[in-house]
Amino acid sequence: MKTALITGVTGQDGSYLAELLIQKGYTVYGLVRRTSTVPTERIYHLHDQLRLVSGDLLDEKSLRHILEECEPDEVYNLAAQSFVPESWSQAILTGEVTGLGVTRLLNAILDVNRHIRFYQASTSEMFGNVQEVPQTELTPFYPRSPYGVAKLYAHWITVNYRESYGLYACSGILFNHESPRRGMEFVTRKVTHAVARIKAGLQQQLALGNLDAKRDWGYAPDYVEGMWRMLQQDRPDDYVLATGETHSVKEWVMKSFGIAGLNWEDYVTIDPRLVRPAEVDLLVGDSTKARTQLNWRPSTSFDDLVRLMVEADWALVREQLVSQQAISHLREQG
Ligand code: NDP
Ligand code: GDR
Repeated sequence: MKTALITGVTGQDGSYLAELLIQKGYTVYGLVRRTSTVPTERIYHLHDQLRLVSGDLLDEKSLRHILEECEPDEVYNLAAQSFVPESWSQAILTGEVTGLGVTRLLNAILDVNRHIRFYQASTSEMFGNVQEVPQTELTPFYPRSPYGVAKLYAHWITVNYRESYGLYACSGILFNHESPRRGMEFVTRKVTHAVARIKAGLQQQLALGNLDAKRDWGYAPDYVEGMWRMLQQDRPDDYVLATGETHSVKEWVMKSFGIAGLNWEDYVTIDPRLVRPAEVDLLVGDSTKARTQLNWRPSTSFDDLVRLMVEADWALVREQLVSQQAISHLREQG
């Protein structure tokens, strides 16, 4: 029976990966950082199967201690300051966590056990101002945000430690992947959640930035399966995971409102403050290598992804409304 450690376990991908590995019979540890509020909403349902350990990518000693305590066969590094706009206002923090944090974790692996298999959550944001369409593992990088720059450092340090020390270290270059567990600040979820609230009469408008950017959007559970497959090969390597289709933010908006029977133009406004200082205009990935070597493929179409997220947010908003009504009813009754 294998043991895995997941950093970023409280995030979207961490929660799906924890489910997958538990289902495969792994003993799963999740690294959580100390906070004054409880960030475990996405993993609450796993509370009796998942072991949480306290640490931080900013603190190398905590990482070494965790590796000694958990003795993992596999480490999945999903922790990051992952919100692109925030990386301009917190460029140093983003560099420390998203970039240097990976070196801290790799150093801890070198010190504790060099046989640990390591997965690094790299990103299509490293392609940035794209030099080639579609993008493959060989496409040159040109990041367009402090986040992209930090992730590029993390990617190359992973490759470098593999080549320097013979570590089994893989970098998964993943294109955008979404789900009902996506953070509310990312555009897909921001839109589907707003659609549900508008439909329920709780919100009148939705402010967005650049509607022309194009992304290759897949479904998160498919992508965590790809992460696991990367660590089960004979030799470590880097792989792109993507659907191979690209759609604009505007298409996402139109479809989401359309599913709810609403006309998006009646609700969406453009706020220039939400337009980024430097934008990534077009991303579309070629995942042929993962499809042939890992036998990986995405299962969910763009239309199905939009629909499942709109429906999940509609269910969530309805549930909140019902509980609010129940509370008011109880208050009225004194
Ligand atoms: P989320 O933003 O949902 O989750 C990020 C996780 O990192 C959270 O668990 C967060 O903890 C944790 N974290 C942040 N800072 C630290 C720190 N200093 N020490 C320890 N943990 C920390 O990201 P996703 O699940 O969407 O993405 C997972 C990874 O994949 C990220 O690295 C992201 O950059 C990368 N990625 C994501 C893609 C996507 O489309 N989703 C595509 C390509 C790459 P807390 O809950 O306490 O904030
Ligand atoms: P991205 O995702 O930057 O691709 O990074 P995000 O959903 O934030 O933006 C996608 C595109 O939508 C445009 N956009 C807006 N974005 C947000 N967040 N809010 C808005 O109001 C808005 N209006 C338009 C953006 O300009 C952009 O072009 C995500 C993260 O998960 C990263 O961590 C990950 O590495 C990449 O995906 C792959």
